[in-house]
Amino acid sequence: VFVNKRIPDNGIQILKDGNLDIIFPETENPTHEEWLESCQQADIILSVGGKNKYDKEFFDACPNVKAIALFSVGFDQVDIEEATKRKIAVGNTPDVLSRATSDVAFLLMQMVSRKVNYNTAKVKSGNWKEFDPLEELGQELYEKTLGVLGLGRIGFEMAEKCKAAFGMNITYHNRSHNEEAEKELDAKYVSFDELVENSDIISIHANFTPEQADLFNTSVFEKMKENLIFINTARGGFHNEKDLFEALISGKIWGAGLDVTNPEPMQKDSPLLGLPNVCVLPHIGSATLEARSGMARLAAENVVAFSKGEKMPTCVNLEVYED
Ligand code: 8YV
Repeated sequence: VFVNKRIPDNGIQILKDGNLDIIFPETENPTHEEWLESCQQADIILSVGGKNKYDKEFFDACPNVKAIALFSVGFDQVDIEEATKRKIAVGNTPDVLSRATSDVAFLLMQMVSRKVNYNTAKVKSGNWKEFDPLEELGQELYEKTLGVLGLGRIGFEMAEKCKAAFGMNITYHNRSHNEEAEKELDAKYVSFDELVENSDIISIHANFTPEQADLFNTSVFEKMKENLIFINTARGGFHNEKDLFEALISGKIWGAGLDVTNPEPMQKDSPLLGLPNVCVLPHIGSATLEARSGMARLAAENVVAFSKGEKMPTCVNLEVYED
């Protein structure tokens, strides 16, 4: 098994207990070619990070690879159709990071609503002068309408927090109805247009597919409420950064909290970073000790199960096990 980056020790221990030979990268920052060479030596890849793409070209170049255990819940870096066609099993790490990631969405929403980023910078730079009753007014979140795009496990936890803390109305748009959320959170299923037009906060928690690239663009931002807080902790590809910048600078929307950008890492001269109503984090949704050790465990368990000829416990393309 090729483990392309350091992961928590509990994951490595599971691989060792499963009697697997582990290959690590030979250098700290391998080139694309070096990474490919390591993949070519492996039967299974435990893949950390979104940089490496597993597509037709990759599978052609690495015919020995029979399984990919992702160290993430998102599986957008894998061409699942192509993998399934070749009977390559793909595993991910659901559930264990839902709390941590929804915490970051919740945190960003509050940071943007009270311009925390801008206000801390003001203190640090010595620009905190006199008290002004009309300066730096935020907006309260009580009883606002949250629009969740993609109400799965992470979206549910975000909605649950927003309801409990701020008594928000929960609306969502999804591929299918989430009956649990409708029952427990009184969540209302709406069309994408309704979500865009009626939400005070939009938070994205969907799995990213290429068809959704730049889903949030100027024509969508234009339909939003002026007090809209846009939160993206899913994938940077969902929003067009230039269009988001225009919407923010022209006051079409209130602010944005991003844990994901396009590209990643975000360029340090990105115009978004100069705006007072924006908060950007470096993709830390799942960056807690608890979530990361849960991810290491699930990814390693997927590898071990596959190596024993068993079904991966958290497999994205179960079809590979059908005859
Ligand atoms: C991962 C993530 O840390 O799970 C996901 O989909 O985006 C993050 O939790 C990241 O993808 C590194 O593998």
